[in-house]
Amino acid sequence: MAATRGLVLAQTAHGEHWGVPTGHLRERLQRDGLSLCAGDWIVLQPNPGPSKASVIELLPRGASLLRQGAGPGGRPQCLAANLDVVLLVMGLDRNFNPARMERLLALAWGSGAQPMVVLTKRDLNAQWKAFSTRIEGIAPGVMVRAISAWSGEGLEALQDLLPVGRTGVMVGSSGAGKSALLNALMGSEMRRTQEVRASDGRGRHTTSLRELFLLPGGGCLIDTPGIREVGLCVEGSDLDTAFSDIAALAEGCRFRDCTHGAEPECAVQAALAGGAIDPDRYGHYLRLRREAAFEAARSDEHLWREREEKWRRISKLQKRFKKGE
Ligand SMILES: Nc1nc2c(ncn2[C@@H]2O[C@H](COP(=O)(O)OP(=O)(O)OP(=O)(O)O)[C@@H](O)[C@H]2O)c(=O)[nH]1
Ligand SMILES: [Mg+2]
Ligand SMILES: [Zn+2]
Repeated sequence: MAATRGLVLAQTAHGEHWGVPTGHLRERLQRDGLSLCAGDWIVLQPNPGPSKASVIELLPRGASLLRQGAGPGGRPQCLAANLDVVLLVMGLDRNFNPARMERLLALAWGSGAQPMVVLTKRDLNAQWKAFSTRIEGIAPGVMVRAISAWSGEGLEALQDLLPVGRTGVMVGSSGAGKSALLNALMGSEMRRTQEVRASDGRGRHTTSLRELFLLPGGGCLIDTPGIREVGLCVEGSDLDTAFSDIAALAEGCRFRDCTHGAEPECAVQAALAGGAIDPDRYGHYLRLRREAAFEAARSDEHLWREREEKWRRISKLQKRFKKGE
């Protein structure tokens, strides 16, 4: 359900239990650059008396949401595991930002789970339909729904999304309305929501822990603190899924490795000139591509440094061996 450094809260067939990872498991996780997170399946061993159970094993993960380089040893950190759906939550108020949504979509595709966009606070925006259509335009192949956690409008679209055995995670910036949505789906106040300062419409982070909740319909939903989209893992292939309209056009370019810059017979440039692609959207695509390339180079460097470290250790051992220690 939730995990901090040395303690987990787990749901079992016999109710909730606190667990502490054994030293052995902790060592293994550290070595593999893993840490436990909401959505994980673990093996718990009960201990006698009132003491906490021992966490003795972490089961292999399915689709997961990763953050770049924040885990042990600078490796990607898992924010939520074993996901079926990633709910990209954004408010139809001042929180609305299509460029941010493009980025979130790329991240969601990267998780391997199905992305879905939930636009919240529809009661605050008379033009919510037009705003929705705008997001549909940048989210090919993704379901987009506008809801109000307050009035309950549109919520029925989410009711069947997470039946027994399915897990979703909500991501989106602080103030997007994630916890309010959770409360609405739970039918009770599980999480405190933000009090937005009236002066500038800004709030502070309200949710601080990533935690999984069991919905009345039997599915699981993980609430997260507003995350900054920057620094999450994006790969080139995820971008091609998020920007499938541009990727499809690129099939028509003369060169397979076309960068859609100054190459001759570039189908993307032709579409831009013809007005078939929005120049803003194309600009965001290029910017995210550059970022993905940068991240790829960075993780290569990380691997390289690890290898170097290993050889340093080996040569040290060899020297000691020669000295006859
Ligand atoms: N009018 C209206 N206000 C909403 C709705 N949903 C959320 N809000 C308000 O928006 C603010 C932010 O909502 P939260 O649910 O706390 O946002 P959050 O995404 O959980 O924020 P963090 O926990 O900081 O990441 C709160 O003041 C909510 O009352 C809605 O459907 N309608
Ligand atoms: Mg919250
Ligand atoms: Zn091209």
